[in-house]
Amino acid sequence: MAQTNKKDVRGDVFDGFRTAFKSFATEAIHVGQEPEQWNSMAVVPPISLSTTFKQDSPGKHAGFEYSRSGNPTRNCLEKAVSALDGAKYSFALASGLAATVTITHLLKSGDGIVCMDDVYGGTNRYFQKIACDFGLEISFADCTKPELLKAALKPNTKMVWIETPTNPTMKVVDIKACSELVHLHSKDIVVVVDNTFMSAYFQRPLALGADICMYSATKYMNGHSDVVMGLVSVNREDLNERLKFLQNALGGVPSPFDCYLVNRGLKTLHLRMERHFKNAMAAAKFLEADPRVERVIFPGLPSHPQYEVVRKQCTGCPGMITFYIKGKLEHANTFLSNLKMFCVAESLGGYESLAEHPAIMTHASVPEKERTVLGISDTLIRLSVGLEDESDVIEDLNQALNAAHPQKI
Ligand code: P1T
Repeated sequence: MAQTNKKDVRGDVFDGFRTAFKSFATEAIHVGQEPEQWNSMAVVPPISLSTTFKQDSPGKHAGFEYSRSGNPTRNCLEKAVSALDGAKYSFALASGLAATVTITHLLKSGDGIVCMDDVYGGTNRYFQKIACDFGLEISFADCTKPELLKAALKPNTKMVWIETPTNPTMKVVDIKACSELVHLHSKDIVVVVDNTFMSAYFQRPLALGADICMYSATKYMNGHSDVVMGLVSVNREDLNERLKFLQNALGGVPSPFDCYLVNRGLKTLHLRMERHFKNAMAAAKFLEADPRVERVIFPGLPSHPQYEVVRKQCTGCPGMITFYIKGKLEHANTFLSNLKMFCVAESLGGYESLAEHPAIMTHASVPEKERTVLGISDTLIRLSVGLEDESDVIEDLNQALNAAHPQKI
């Protein structure tokens, strides 16, 4: 529910954004973490490294058999994620792409996937260069325009893959409108939302009608740039059954140590996301006012093309900003090479500020023609604004812009 100028549970005034999800912080800290589940009564879930578990007699066990099919530390994480997604069931996988591959195995040869036109380069590469060879038919549509999504649905379409906001051009898809449209067309089509950019704190796709919510937990959900992991949440019993089977049968599971780290990361997700939002909003406003910048794309700015959708479906915005620097590739390069606090690196969503050049880095695997259509040009720069002091974020951007454009514009 969009609420204007109402105090939400964070005690802040969030002008027009949805109110924060009730008890989010409490659930992140307590759900699945009960000390009573351990004989030792450990308050922090232990890292359970055993690959196998003793059975009283064949087939009679305490809930765990073999660490691929289930692990106590992974269990704690999966329960916490379910609470944060408003889901019944969650699954941890070895990477975001392992989650994508596992979800795609819900389909069979001959089925069709309609994918949002702008998605993470690795998702695009998996669909176009691997899934296609296994008999899946992939097409792309700009789901920000429901009529284009509708036109893309074919009799064999069994999955719609939405990423919102998209990586890297930050297009925002109305999850509720698209889910309704797709399910009206056919109840058999599974709507998947890649919720990596917003995180569970700012957006709940399942509550908006999606069937599956997935993450590269490598990003905000973990938040410390020290784990590669994927997460998947569902409410439907049939999807739970099949995904549980696939998690074990395909085997792309994370290590208990990584589960421990992501479980820990979730405890501060609400605090981190608020600070990412505050810092990114300040940086986006600064960039938008700067004459050396052609255009800024940040979902929290009224200039964003789908700003009204953002306010309706999100409780805030993450630290992701995309902008076009004035000039050519050399200006983008000079800007990036001169950043001092921002680190030029792939990935996003950690506590540290990162910057990258999508056309050369994260989206190099997207065919050049498609990149041009999507606007992933030589002057496009992607920022992942971290948790540092706001003034240092702005100062670094300013001095790198000075280096790229020494003459006044
Ligand atoms: O890297 P991995 O955990 O496998 O997740 C893949 C993935 C899936 N979905 C989105 C929206 C993503 O951004 C990613 C990974 N993205 C980067 C590494 C990047 O720098 O954009």
